[in-house]
Amino acid sequence: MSVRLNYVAGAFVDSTGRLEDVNPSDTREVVDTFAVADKALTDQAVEAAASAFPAWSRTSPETRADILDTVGNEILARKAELGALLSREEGKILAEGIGEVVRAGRLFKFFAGEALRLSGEKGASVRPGVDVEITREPEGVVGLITPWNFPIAIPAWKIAPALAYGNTVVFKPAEIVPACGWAIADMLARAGIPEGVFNLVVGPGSVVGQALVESSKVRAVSFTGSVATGRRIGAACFESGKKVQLEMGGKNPLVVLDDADLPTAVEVAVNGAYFSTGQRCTASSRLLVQSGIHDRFVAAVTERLKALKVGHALAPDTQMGPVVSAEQLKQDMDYMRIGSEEGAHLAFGGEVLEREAPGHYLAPALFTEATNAMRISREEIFGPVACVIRVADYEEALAIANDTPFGLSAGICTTSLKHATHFKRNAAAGMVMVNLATAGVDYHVPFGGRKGSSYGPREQGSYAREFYTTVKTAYTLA
Ligand code: UN1
Repeated sequence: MSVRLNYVAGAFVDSTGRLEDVNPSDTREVVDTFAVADKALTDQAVEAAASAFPAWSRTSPETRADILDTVGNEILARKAELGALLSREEGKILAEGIGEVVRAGRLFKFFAGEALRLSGEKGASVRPGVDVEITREPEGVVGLITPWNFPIAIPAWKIAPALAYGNTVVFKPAEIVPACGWAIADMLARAGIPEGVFNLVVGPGSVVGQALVESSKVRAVSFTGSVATGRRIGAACFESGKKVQLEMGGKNPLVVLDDADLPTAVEVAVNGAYFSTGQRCTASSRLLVQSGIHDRFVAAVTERLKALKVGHALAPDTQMGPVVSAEQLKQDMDYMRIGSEEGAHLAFGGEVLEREAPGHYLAPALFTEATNAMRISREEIFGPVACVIRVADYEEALAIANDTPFGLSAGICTTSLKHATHFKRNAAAGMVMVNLATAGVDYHVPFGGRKGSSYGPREQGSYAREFYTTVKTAYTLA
């Protein structure tokens, strides 16, 4: 079988280590084998990116836009094939895999346009005869570290703006899902990205990620992943004087008020909590349900979960794919036990399922009678698990919604304009959804959270320039 190589200094290069990208729907299937980069190869990639930076940062924005647009078009044209690849390596169902691929294609095309839209400001100085200009310049070499749950969209929303604004890139995809990241490298190479501007290094965080974070030549690191790793990366970047952007966990509340439209609330909750197997930092993992609608809501969600088809990600009738790995499944099962020990009631699911193919299948789990103090309500589980917390009124719902170490996304299902408006203004989260799932965001507007969820400037949309550029203020006496 052929081995997918790292992409360093404009060439696909081998290394001694190997890793297998295994299909979580059928663990007998190896999606692809990858060469594993070591510290020396990562350092070489950083060197290449540093050498390429001066020329790349001075290219016409049109050159950068054309390359990104070419990749965007290829991603869109290959959506069926890349969507299937994504579903095979990550386990989300094919419709979600294709949807994510389309999002990635759109992201490349959006940032192609942004390359041309980067503008500055000109103002008067307080000193007569002096002009002041405020411009933005690329940071330099950026290290991009991405998680396994969005194997193509999250790489796209970091790589595309980094390149659009004139940075050079060393990209480390999550080592359990490197195939989509490799496909991006392949497309960039064929689209004519100059040598060293973009580098792919596949390997563990403890080696490749560590080398990136420690390198004195990397100017900025953007990371999406767990809180524990994010905090470590943040501290290391501070130590070495790097700019850092962290997107970490969530424990996103979805408030369901008595006046909600029940079918809407049920769909929103099931989508938010269980689609993509609940493996989204934006997942609706806390359902804060008012007492008047509580029992009807729980009954209706339970009915939906009973009918939800869990199975192989590529089977046409599957509605929820497997958990990504044995390790993640173990973490999910640990929380099943913790929730029950804490006194929550497991109203549905939570058991490992057998399917024809050996995979990491878990029945979607719904805890009821949970309190906000329980660990299942405070810690990110990152699986198809939601807990229902009963609330008396809107005021209690808002207070509990905000009583969390996280602050990524918050949702409310209501037909009351007053409560919806109040919630939008007062939810302590970076993103607020009304009658929509907390997960599933647009690609052209800012993404990010508050408190323990995020650190640094927002991602996506034109706001991405805050991270991928640095401001220069120039004074001229003419
Ligand atoms: C979405 O909900 O559409 O890791 C995107 C995550 C987020 C992306 C969520 N960074 O789940």
